[in-house]
Amino acid sequence: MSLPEIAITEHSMQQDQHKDKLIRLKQENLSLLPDSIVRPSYDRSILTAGIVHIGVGGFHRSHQAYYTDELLAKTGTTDWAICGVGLRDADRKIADVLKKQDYLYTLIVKHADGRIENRVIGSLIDFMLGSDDPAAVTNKMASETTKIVSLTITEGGYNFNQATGRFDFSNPEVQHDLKNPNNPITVFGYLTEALRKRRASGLPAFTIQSCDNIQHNGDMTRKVLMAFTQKQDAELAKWIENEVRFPNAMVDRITPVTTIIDIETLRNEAGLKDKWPVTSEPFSQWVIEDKFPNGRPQWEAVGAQFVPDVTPYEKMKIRLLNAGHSVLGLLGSLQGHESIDECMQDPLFATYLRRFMDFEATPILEPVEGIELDEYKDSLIERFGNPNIKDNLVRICLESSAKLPKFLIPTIKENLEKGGSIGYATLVIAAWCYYSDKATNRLGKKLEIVDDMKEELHLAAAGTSTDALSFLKLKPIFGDLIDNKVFTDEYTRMTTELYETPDVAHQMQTVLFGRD
Ligand code: CS2
Repeated sequence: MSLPEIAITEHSMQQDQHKDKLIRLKQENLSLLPDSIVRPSYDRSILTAGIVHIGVGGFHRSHQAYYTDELLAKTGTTDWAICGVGLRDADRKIADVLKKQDYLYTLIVKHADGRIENRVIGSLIDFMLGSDDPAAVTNKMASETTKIVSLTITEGGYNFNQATGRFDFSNPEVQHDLKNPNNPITVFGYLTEALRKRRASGLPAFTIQSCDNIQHNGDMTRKVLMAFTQKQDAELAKWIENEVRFPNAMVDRITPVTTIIDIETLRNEAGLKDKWPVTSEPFSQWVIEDKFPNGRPQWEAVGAQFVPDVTPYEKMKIRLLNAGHSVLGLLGSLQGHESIDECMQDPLFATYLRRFMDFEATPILEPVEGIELDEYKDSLIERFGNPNIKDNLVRICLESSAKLPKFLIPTIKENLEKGGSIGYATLVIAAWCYYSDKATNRLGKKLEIVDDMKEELHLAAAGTSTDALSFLKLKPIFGDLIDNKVFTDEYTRMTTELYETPDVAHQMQTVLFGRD
């Protein structure tokens, strides 16, 4: 939607007697909302937060909190509301917005045909800011009513060094937490302190549930938390090892960044003032390993799937959807595209994506029970093409240094081992090098790069003109890929050509159809 359309809508609203009063999102105003907006039908005042969730970003709000809202509405359970937690001062904005809105917010679901469903989510009933009072947060996690602590801390938040395969103890915040158990900063410090308190009061452990896009996200959480705890309190580590479960899960719902236009459209078209709604596609999926000894919500009643082994589902999703996003994101940025759907309207990009999926990602996937891979890929292509989602490539490319080692590089490595195709993915790495070095697209327009490793990426990539493999020397990202000649030959050819003429479309055609 363009801005002039919003102005027109505002104008027509002023003419409309029924809509001349804007409704501020608050519990007491829910009954005033227009019928078209779904809102909590359950009594929020009697809910208990069985879940404490760390990382209340858009994805948590469109996914786990949505499933939980549906569960509260459908089953009448009162034990499974959510207390949100932000650990950083940067979370103050969401803390303030949610508090003023009685922890309510709107989920705006955008269909491909233009239909919009607005739904006020009520499952979040509290929010705590760790940086204000860490002890209050660990007390909350340690309280008897808390059964699950769930996490969306992003792919990079696990503090795992890809090159060594170990937890990164050199992180100064981790060092701080090792020495200051009562005053933690990192998620590892918080979880350890909360579990220490639970054990001291004789309560069973909570289950730790990761909701990040990492294969074996539960196993990864266990690995990094155990490394931290063993160093801080070896005795407690034994208790955690025996008592805490970390179910793996596959999570999925495309959730673009909320824009000012989303906020204004909600206000102008539905008459609802919400300072921070969240938008998403209609599709959502959640496949979870059933390992919750301290009890869990019946999320299966509202569409989640509990399975004994989630591995094939996670691998399929991360290697097709998330990797597919990175393929479009990095190549599309160089080409000058702005969003995923814009890439999908470009036949070259749409073909490239499908071939990457078919020739490089699919051959290394195991069969997934109940899922026809061709249909799954068709559905991804449809979802990526949703013209109303406008998933910006800046979001897709942000923190690529944490994403690519999980989404794309393992596919290259596995294909190298089996002698499979690597050209499609290798061009993405070459494009990433050019992007990190120049921060401009093929037309010389500046690109916004957001990455914790931005400086290192830039320095390594800038070395390419004198050493073709300079970028690959970033071991925490590429591991030993630099030692594989099949890969480095292909990569060197691609970067050389890109640096000569950054015509990414031409390079994509070469991968697709060979050299002329
Ligand atoms: C995206 C994901 O971060 C990314 O690059 O691929 O956020 C993706 O949209 C979600 O995982 C969809 O479930």
